[in-house]
Amino acid sequence: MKSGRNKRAGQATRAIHLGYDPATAQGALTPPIYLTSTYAFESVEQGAALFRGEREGYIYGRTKNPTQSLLEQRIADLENAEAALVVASGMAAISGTFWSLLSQGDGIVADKVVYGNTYALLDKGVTRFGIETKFVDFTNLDEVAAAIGPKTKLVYFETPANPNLRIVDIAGVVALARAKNVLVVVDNTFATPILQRPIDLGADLVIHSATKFLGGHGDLLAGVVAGKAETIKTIRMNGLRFLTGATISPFAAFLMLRGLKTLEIRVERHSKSAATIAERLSKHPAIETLHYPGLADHPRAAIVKRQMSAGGGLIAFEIKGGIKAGIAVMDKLDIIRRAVSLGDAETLIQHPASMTHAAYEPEVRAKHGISDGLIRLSVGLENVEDIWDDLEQALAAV
Ligand code: 7XF
Repeated sequence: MKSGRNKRAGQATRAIHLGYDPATAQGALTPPIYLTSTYAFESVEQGAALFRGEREGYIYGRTKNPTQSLLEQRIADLENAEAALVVASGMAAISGTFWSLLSQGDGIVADKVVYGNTYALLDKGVTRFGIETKFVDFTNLDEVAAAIGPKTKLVYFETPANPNLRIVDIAGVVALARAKNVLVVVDNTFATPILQRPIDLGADLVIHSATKFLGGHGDLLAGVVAGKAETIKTIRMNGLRFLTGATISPFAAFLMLRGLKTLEIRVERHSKSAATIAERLSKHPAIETLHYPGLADHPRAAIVKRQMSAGGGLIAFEIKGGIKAGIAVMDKLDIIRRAVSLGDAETLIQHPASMTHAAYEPEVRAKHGISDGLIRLSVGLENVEDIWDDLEQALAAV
């Protein structure tokens, strides 16, 4: 893309073109993969200058690679962030962020409903090193305000949250945290920057499991953290370089660049199909409870409208007859795959209590509002009538 154009190109255009000129790579339309672990220095002095940080460039593959750099540029742009870091998995992004920004004696205030291993990292991981975690209900801003104390360095939440899609008011949390000088970290995995951009709402850092919609094809693991250039540099040079070493492979970075080219069109389709399925489930006699942020009668519809441009690709529900009936329905499915993960072309269904949220102790899970009967559906890119037919036949059979 030529710089100097007055009008900023759209998200899809930027995700396809930004930061790459084929003339720099023998005309290759697709950016090449740099499969190299190390880089040759022109001289000893040039190498030393790179190590001293006096020159920009590549030294060794653990901290960056050109394929990864292009990917980071495109992701930062999609999130309207100054910079981004891409690492080996979502958990690597979260842990690298915590290890880089927190020290013994610091505190985190986190939402009660987060991905199971994020909960485990917060509850059983960082606490072993003298960091204190408090879990509160982020749908109640008074609870968040009361939990932030003098030790609190950051607040952490997902919205929509995994697995029950509850909605946290991003601008509301930002207003509270700003006043107390606390960093706001938002896991934007479920919404993607196509539907929601937390940094525009004042968040400091955005996290992704890029394994999901950003990759989009169920063929890679990756994680993202995006935010201020200075903070991202700290996370790269501490978190990635010597605390976790969890580097993304150049090949996975290449696959993700490929995934990003269709991000907007995929997310639009995931979201449109999920809205159709949710609408039909809302009228289905077998459904006991239904959670979909895009429904007009969602209890937090006003916040959804303010911060998301559509409801997204995930639906959660409970079936009459509880989890026994739910498992029977899941086992009757044909094209819908029983699998964890989400945001893939394939429609995926899973049981959070025994799968993605098994790391929660059962009593904590219940207290935090993640019910044993809950089922999570990631609506894929198949024709929506085929997805519905499969669900309908399974629901009818039980
Ligand atoms: O390390 P990963 O790339 O798997 O990402 C961890 C992660 C971080 N944040 C959110 C909101 C997530 O959902 C995840 C991973 N979740 C998958 C799931 O819920 O299906 C993991 C399968 S066990």
